[in-house]
Amino acid sequence: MIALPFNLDQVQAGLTAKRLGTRFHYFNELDSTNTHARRLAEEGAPEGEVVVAEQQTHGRGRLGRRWVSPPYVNLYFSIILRPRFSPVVAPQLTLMAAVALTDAVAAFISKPPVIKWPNDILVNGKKLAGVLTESSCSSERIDFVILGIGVNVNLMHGSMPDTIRERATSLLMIRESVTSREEFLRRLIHDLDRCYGILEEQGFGAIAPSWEARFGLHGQRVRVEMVDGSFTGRAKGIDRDGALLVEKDNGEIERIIAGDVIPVEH
Ligand code: BT5
Repeated sequence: MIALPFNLDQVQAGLTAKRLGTRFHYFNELDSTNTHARRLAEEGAPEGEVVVAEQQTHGRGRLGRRWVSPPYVNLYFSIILRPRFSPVVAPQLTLMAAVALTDAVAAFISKPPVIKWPNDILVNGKKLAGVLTESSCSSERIDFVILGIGVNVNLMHGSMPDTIRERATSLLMIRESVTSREEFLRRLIHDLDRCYGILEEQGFGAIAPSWEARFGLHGQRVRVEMVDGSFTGRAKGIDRDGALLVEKDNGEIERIIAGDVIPVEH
């Protein structure tokens, strides 16, 4: 497969999104698109600007984890958001992005993508994409949010490092053919723009049913790992704020705001 650099004209041609994708900052290499987008936002860049890189030397996941970011085959980008709602709802942006991602992915493959709370998109039980949202807030308002997304588009199984090979997938592996990164990015920005608009105008209640419909762990036994410990229970879905509800073995319902959720055998 010949890996070609991004053709940004192709992304912008036909992009009908209203607020997102107003300007693209393109780089052959960055440490992390989230880090660069944060710098731009701190300098006053407006909502909707997008930072795209062909490769990342320090692609970031949550909690200091790494995002494997080889050149020319995948998508790594970050969008600057300046939402007008209160900081309490910032986590809902991650869930909104997961809904938009599953919509975009479903337009390219026949197998339904599923969401693993809060930020993983899985197909056939393997991770296709991840979302990393980072906010800058004062007590009453959000200054900005950086919405970072990584999608394995044309990454080959054999090119994956051992750390992810058994757990990751790509559109190439699922479709068995090459996907245009430009076409996929255009579609994804369109879906993000639409879902972001719904979230702002109608609130999370208008997004939650779509999220629930794609949540892959409904009713399943899961282990919840948080910074301060772990427990097992049954996943029950999300509440109105986007927190995960897990029923513990003693019947108590626990609200999880941050952590990892891993399915376990019965
Ligand atoms: C995430 O973290 O899933 C968020 C990933 C966000 C990446 C984007 S790329 C553009 C923007 N700029 C950045 O610097 N980051 C964002 P988390 O849930 O913590 O998952 C990280 C884990 O996923 C790792 O520990 C690996 O196990 C696995 N992983 C790493 N790279 C992967 C890849 N390319 N494909 C699938 N899984 C991967």
